[in-house]
Amino acid sequence: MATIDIKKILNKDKRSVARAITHIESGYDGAVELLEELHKFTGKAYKVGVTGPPGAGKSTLTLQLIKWFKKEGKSVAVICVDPTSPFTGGALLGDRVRMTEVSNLDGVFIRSMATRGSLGGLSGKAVDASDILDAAGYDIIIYETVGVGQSELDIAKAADTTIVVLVPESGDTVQAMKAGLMEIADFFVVNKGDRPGAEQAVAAIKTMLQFREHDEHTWWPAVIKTSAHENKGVDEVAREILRHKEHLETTGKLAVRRKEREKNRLEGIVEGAILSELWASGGAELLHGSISEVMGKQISPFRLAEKIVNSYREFLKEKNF
Ligand SMILES: Nc1nc2c(ncn2[C@@H]2O[C@H](COP(=O)(O)OP(=O)(O)OP(=O)(O)O)[C@@H](O)[C@H]2O)c(=O)[nH]1
Ligand SMILES: [Mg+2]
Repeated sequence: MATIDIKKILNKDKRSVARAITHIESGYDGAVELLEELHKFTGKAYKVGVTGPPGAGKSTLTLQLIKWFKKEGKSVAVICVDPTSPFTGGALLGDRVRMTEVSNLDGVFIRSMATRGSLGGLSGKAVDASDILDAAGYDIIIYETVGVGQSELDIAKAADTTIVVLVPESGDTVQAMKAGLMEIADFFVVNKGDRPGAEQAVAAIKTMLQFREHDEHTWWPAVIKTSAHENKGVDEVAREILRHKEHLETTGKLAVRRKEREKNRLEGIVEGAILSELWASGGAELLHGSISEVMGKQISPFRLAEKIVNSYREFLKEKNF
C-alpha cells in the first residue's frame, strides 16, 4: 500500500488527493491518522449540497457551476455520492451527464463515491472525503446526492448551502415534500425550464414555502428557473449561493451551523466506537444466542437488551481492574 504524502495533498496534487480519498473510503489502516493530520488544515472550504430526484439535472447544473466559479478564480471539488444507486440505474444510466471532461481542468476535482452500505454510513465517508478536499485547499466543495433517502438528507445537512433541484413535471414537488427536501432547501432550482409547466412549478413551490415557519429575520428560499444544459439561469444560482453564504456569515448562522455539524459528527464517532466495542465484546453473541428465546416469548426484547448492556458494563469493569 502506497504511503500518503500529506505535503502533496496540501499542494492540491490530484493523484495524492484521490489516493487519500480511496484510503479513507476503503477504511485502510492509518485512515484515522491521515484525517487527524489534516484536521488542522480544514475549515476554509465552503460546502454546497446539490440534491434532488434522479435525472433532474444535478450534474449538468454542477458542471455549469464549476465553470462559473472557475471564472471567478475559485477551485472546486465535487463529490457525487452513490451515483450508481438503483434509482439512476438501467435505462437512465446512459443519459447521465459525464463529468470526466471537466475533471481534467486545473483546480477542479471530481470524485464519485459509491459508499452505500459501508460501515460508518454514507454520510460519514463523504464528510471525511470533504475534509481531505478542504485541507487540499479547494475553495468550494459540492456534494451531489440523489434526494431519495435519509442518508442523502444527512449529506445535505453536511453542507453550508443546500440546493434542491426539481423539474417541471407535476408530482415532483409533492414527492420532494414527502422526502423531506422542502425543509432542508436553502433555495430551489426548477431545472429543465425549457419544458412546459416550469412557471407553474415555480409558483407551486413558492406557495408551499409560505407554510414554512418563518419570521422577518428568516432566510426566504428563492425559487430559480434554469435550463442547465443551455447555461440559462446558472448565473442566478451561483449568485444565490454567494448571497446565502453572506447571509449565514453576517447573521452568525454559519458558525452555529458548523458547530452543530461538528457536534453531530462527534456524536456519530463516539456512538460508532462504543457500539462496535459493545457488539465485539460479547454483545453480538448474546444477541444471536437469545433471539430465538425472544421469538419464543421466554424473554422480552427489553430484558435481553438490558442483559446485553449489562454484559458490556461487566466487560468494562473487568477491563479496568
Ligand atoms: N431539457 C433539458 N434537459 C436537461 C437540462 N439539464 C439537464 N438535462 C438533461 O437531463 C439528463 C439528466 O441530467 P443529469 O445532469 O445527468 O441529471 P442528474 O440529476 O445529475 O442525474 P442523476 O445523477 O442520474 O440523478 C441529461 O440528459 C441532461 O442532458 C435542461 O435544463 N433541460
Ligand atoms: Mg448526476
